[in-house]
Parts: sequence; C-alpha cells; structure tokens
Amino acid sequence: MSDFKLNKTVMITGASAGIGKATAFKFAKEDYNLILTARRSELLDEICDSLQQNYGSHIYKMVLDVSDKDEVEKQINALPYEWKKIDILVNNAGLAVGLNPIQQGVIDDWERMIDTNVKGLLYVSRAIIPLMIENASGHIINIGSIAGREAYMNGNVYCGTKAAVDSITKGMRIDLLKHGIKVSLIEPGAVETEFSVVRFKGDQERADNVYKGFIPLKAEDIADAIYYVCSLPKHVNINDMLIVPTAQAAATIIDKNL
Ligand code: NDP
Ligand code: 8X3
Repeated sequence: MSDFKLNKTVMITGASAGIGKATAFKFAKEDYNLILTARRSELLDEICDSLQQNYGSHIYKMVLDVSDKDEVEKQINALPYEWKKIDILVNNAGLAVGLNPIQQGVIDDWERMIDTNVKGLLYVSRAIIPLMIENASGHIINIGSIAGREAYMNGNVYCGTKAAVDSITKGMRIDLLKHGIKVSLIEPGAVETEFSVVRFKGDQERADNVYKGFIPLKAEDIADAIYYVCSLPKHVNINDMLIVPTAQAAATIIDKNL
C-alpha cells in the first residue's frame, strides 16, 4: 500500500465509466490518492477493488449526484482531514440527453444536462476551491467539449452547457490566479464511452452507429492528456486543449473512411 502522506490527491467526478474511470486508472498508476465520485455505487466498488489490487491505491469512495447541491456540500464537508488536501479536481461528470431540434426539446432532458454539466460542476467547485485556497495550490481540470466551441444541428442545449463550461473555466482562472490555482479546460471530440448510449437513452445500436467507419478516441487518450496537463512544471499551464480523432475535422465533420 502506498504512503498516503507522500502522495498527491486527485478528485474525479463521474469516475464510474468512460473518461473519468480511465483517468482514475491513469492517476492510480502514478501513485495518486483518489477521491472517486459517481452515482453508481456498485461500479465504483468494482473500480476501487481493481485499483487497490493492481496499484495498492488509497481511495475515498463518494457516491454522489453532483446535481444535488446539499449532498455535494455535505459529503465534501465530511471528508476526513487527510483527504481535504486536494491537489487536482477533475470536473468530468456530465452527459448529453437527447438529440432533438430545439422546438422538440424535452424539458426534463434540458434540465438534466444543465443541472449536471453546469450546476453540478459549479457545486463541486464551490465546495473544493476554498480547500485549495487554504493550501495556496491546486489544479482544476474542467471537461468541456468540441460541442462547446461549435453548436451543431440538434445539439442546442448540450452545446450550450459545454460553452458555459468554457466560459466558467475562463472566469475561474481569472479569480483563482492570485491563489496559485491552475485552471485548465480539456475539450474532447468523439470519444467512444457510454456517452452516446446515455444520449440515446439506452439505444445501443444507435450509439454504436456514431462510432462506425472511423477510429474514435478512447477514454484512455483523454486520461493521458489530463495527466499530461497536470504533470507540467508549476510555472506552465495549458489553458485549453481540443483533442479530436484524426478522422474528425469539426464537430459533425467526420471522415467515415478513416
Ligand atoms: P460516460 O457516460 O461514459 O461517463 C459519464 C460519467 O459521468 C459516469 O461516470 C457517470 O456516472 C457520471 N455522471 C453522469 N451524471 C452524473 C451526476 N449527476 N452525478 C455524478 N456523476 C454523474 O461519458 P464520458 O466519459 O464520455 O463523459 C465524461 C465527460 O466528457 C462528460 O462531461 C462529457 O460531456 C464529456 N465529453 C464526452 C465526449 C465523448 O465523445 N464521449 C466528448 C466531449 C466531452 P454515474 O452514471 O455512475 O453517476
Ligand atoms: C461530446 C462530443 O460532438 O458528440 O461532447 O457533442 S459531441
């Protein structure tokens, strides 16, 4: 088992699947202590078991819906003292729900996206930032999207939430500058995870079609980029990184023969 005190601590939201899970494995390999959060407790248990067996990781499991403001505050306040020195926060939890023209939008879907991608990110950040300020250091990695740079057909509200993440990231960077806290935005293009299954509400065939005919990014590609951004010297920050599969030239321009 690695020594808690010597190692840095990373907190990852949405660590039960996809990019968050891959990021947990990447940082575990690098001997970080991990605070892993998501709603699906059983999946987190499986991941924690695997990380402990393979890397002897120190893990604090937090079953948490980031859109539940009171619960976020309560659970972060309840972190034991030794877990309150958080070096890196990866604000990854997020989702797209539905792909409809705006006039046929499902308001519950809109609310889930806004509550998770924007409000959830803010609730978690609001609870963690004072801890980082106390330590006069820290690094926040917000997971945006190519969808935050360019709106695409039927993407409307999802694109809007990721544009908000872009803007909030810039504001955070300005406000936290004098506290020595770095803030970075990672904006992936098409990554094959549970993302499209969630977007299409469990329609696996429709989700699989999104990634047919080209080589999409893997969650591990984004995890490697996150780790790279976090491992640069203190005087270097990457503000923003857009990462796409080679076959993707823009949000909806993908060469399906590559
Ligand atoms: P996945 O669906 O594979 O993973 C999403 C993760 O977010 C899961 O661990 C899920 O856990 C968690 N999550 C969702 N809602 C909540 C919530 N309310 N509270 C806590 N955790 C939550 O998708 P990705 O890994 O692809 O997505 C990760 C991030 O990357 C998202 O912000 C997404 O918008 C972004 N992104 C994805 C791209 C892609 O092409 N895949 C491209 C660009 C950005 P659980 O269900 O257990 O709570
Ligand atoms: C996920 C990428 O282009 O499907 O953010 O919206 S996209």
